Amino acid sequence: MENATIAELFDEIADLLELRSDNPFRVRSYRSAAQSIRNLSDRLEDLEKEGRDLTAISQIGASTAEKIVEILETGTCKRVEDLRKKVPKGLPEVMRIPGVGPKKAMRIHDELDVNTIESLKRACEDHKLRGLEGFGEKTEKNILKGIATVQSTAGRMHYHEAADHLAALKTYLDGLSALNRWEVAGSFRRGQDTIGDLDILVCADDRQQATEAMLDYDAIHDVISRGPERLSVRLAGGPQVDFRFFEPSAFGAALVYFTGSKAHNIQVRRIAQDRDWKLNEYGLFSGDRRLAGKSEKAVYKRLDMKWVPPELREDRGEVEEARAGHLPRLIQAGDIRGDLQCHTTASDGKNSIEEMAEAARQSGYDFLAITDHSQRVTMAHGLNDERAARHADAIRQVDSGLPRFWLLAGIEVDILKSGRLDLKEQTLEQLDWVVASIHYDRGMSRKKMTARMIAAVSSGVVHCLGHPLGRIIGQRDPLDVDLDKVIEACIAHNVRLEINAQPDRLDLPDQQVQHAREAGAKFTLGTDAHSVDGFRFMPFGVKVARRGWLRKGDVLNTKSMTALRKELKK
Ligand code: DGT
Ligand code: CA
Ligand code: CA
Ligand code: ZN
Repeated sequence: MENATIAELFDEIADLLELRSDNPFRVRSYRSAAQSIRNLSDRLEDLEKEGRDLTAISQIGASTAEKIVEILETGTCKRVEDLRKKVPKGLPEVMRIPGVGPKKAMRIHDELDVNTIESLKRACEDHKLRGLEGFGEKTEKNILKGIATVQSTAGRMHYHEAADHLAALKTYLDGLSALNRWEVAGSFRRGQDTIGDLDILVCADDRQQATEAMLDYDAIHDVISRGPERLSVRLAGGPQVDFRFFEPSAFGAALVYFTGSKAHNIQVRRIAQDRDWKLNEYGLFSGDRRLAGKSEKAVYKRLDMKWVPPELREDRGEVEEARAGHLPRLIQAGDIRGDLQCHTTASDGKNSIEEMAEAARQSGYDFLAITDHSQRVTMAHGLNDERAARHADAIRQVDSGLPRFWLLAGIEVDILKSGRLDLKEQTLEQLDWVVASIHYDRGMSRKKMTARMIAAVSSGVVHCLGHPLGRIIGQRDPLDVDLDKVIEACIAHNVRLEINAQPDRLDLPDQQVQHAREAGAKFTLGTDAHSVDGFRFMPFGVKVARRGWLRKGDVLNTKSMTALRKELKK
């Protein structure tokens, strides 16, 4: 069982408790437990097997630990089963629509008998909600928008969840002697931020035997179809996985085909067609003669193209560049020498300055920026001017004890509604690293939002614009802003655009990254870690950077400590 599945059950308990107006502290403790489980780098199942004390994990107390064991043993727990019986079935789903929440969901249910997203949509379209006290035309509009956001990613999972399921599957497949080779293709290989299903290509001498062996994988929930060429299964709490068998002589062509994207494939196939050749999943053919097929490189090469990194295969200019031999050398995970956004116990993080610094050093970094929240984020106990200054002293104190490592005294300062920053300029000027972000007052006109962000990045004290579009995948739409104008201001004032690596943010998103780069913008990567476990999200940020065509030189995190100091002195 994957951590994501267990976390989901805890989130569900929290949802159900919330719908029953249970104690908010209890609700929050389930949510924190879910969050903490998601951030874990070790699998709970493994920890349990090793007999480790689960209560040593942050946010996991004795009763949560008991539930984890129960879930690992039975696949569910009594608490969630009991609660499910007490709450109308579709309500948790309704509650999670942005703009609804538990209280509204309960009232809409009680007064309009709405308990599915479909019936909620109808009620909004028929203007039934505005009849309820405290609801209006605007609520209906917001809810409809929220439904559209949720439905845009319905049935898809976040990249990192798919990654967790795949990591476990990998361990299993790598141990099977019946498989000669296997590779993941599809949207996962391209690194898309959400994944519909996993596509896996397999080479085996005896397909029957290989199929039997794969079917023994204990995380398979059910078998959707099985045949001589293909096996489709659904993983417990996870994605559908399509396994397809290919001969070694076709494997490269199959990889090109099933990696996609469809738009990329169409462009490549057109090049083959122009030469009266045929390209399909079995190879590149002239009549019946196979010209290439064994490896991807060979297929591209025969078409006079450079091999295209999967992250670029989106038909966003890569085909032309590959033909001209101009594909960029994309940034790699190994290029990253530090993290430029994280939180500590001073605001809403779970670990101290020392612990965060130590974990960053352990992962081989040369620097780390500590960027706790500013006072506007009251929920996170954000820092006021005085606390920010003291916090900076504390960070520098820790830094002075760390040779060959730079702990940057930073802040994530809120961009207020007016466009002013949440702390005084004198305070910010004293810091090594200032990330400015929007967390509140998101519902402004495009014009005002644009002016607000431009004001912040033009302040002269900001180094980086944090999670620039403020989106949460499948939950919160991007801010309505004229991004081109904001990018222009960032370039003019030497403010970098952050690629926030939190798996549900991935913000700036890849397409906008590519666009901003072409305009001349520079970037940073930040995991926005709220505990030492959060650092593990960096590769997801790197994926986005690669999908946005970034080279090493485009990203500040690739600099050496000395080069970074020099750059920030400017
Ligand atoms: P997903 O699963 O929705 O996240 O996205 P993909 O890209 O993994 O799409 P999927 O699983 O439907 O198919 C995997 C790849 O197979 C896709 O990226 C391109 C290729 N493919 C699938 N259907 C077609 C097709 O009709 N024509 C072409 N040229 N390629 C296709
Ligand atoms: Ca797929
Ligand atoms: Ca598929
Ligand atoms: Zn933030």
